[in-house]
Amino acid sequence: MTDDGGTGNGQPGSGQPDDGQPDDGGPDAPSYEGLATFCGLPWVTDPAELARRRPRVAVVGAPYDIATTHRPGARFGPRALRADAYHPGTYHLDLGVEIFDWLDVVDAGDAHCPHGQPERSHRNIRAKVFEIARHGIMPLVIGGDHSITWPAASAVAEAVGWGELGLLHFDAHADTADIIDGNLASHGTPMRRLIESGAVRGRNFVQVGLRGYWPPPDVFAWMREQEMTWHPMDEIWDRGSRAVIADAIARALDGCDALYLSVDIDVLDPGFAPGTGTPEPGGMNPADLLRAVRRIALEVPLVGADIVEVAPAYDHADVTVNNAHRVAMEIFAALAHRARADAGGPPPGAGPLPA
Ligand SMILES: [Mn+2]
Repeated sequence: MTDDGGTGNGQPGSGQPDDGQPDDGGPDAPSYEGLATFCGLPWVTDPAELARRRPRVAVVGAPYDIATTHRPGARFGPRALRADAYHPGTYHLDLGVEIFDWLDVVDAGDAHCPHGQPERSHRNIRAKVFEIARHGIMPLVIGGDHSITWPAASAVAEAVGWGELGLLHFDAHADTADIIDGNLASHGTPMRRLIESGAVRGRNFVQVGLRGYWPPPDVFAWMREQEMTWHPMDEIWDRGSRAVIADAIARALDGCDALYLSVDIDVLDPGFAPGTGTPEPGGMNPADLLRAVRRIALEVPLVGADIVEVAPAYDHADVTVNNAHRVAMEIFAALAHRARADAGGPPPGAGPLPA
């Protein structure tokens, strides 16, 4: 160990005295060190400990992918997000906030998803998410294919008020089919199940980024009957994402005071997110998606979220993993900024840039 008078956190050259003990990098340790928890956050899986600690957010893995219609592999998404994402630091430059000074976040581990057993897997996801949400902790679920949004958002609705939940949904696909190849619990059907069950309000269900060749017109007719709103990629191309996101937020919040955010990583163009099951060319870019998520988390009463469809086997250079990880970081940063504003700091949207 050396001491050459530099700055840092117990690293060689940090200026700390050489007392013969090894340095402990703690939360600032590099992402390739130690146990692979999400962001290196504390691993708290015991429900009693979660209830006692009551973090603002608990990350939950949903390693389930047998509801995919095309290429599988999203069961490996949670582990890839924990193990392979690069941790850049914890200070959000645009909001000027040291995230974890203002926000307690833990990694609550995975819901058990035994292979070939969709009912049992979905039941476990719903139970684990409910156990978190019922204590007023925001679950951030990392998938897994998009079918997991059915049990996850149902659990949040059960906790905050059945039928009182709105949903903001980023995706290339509407995922509102009734049934696909005989499967009611496909990754192409969860949004219909949520509305049919009454868990989520159709009129506060807003979709962003739809494009491509699916679903067919009869599904859009059903969506219209439910008073759903959707902003296709073509509209984003035409009007720009800032105007579209402002409209999406206004609609989702109209008469609704609890919102769930669901981000299918395939809302990004496959050039930015090749590691996914059903890539659709012509999607959003990360600069727009990350700012959209930040703005939503700054402005809406967020009570739950998920990031789904990361299938690392098709990824290149961790680009999909890192983009999905940064969606979570934007949520964390925005919630930290709000917590600081509540404590008398700068209001949301007025964060200083670093000196
Ligand atoms: Mn999708």
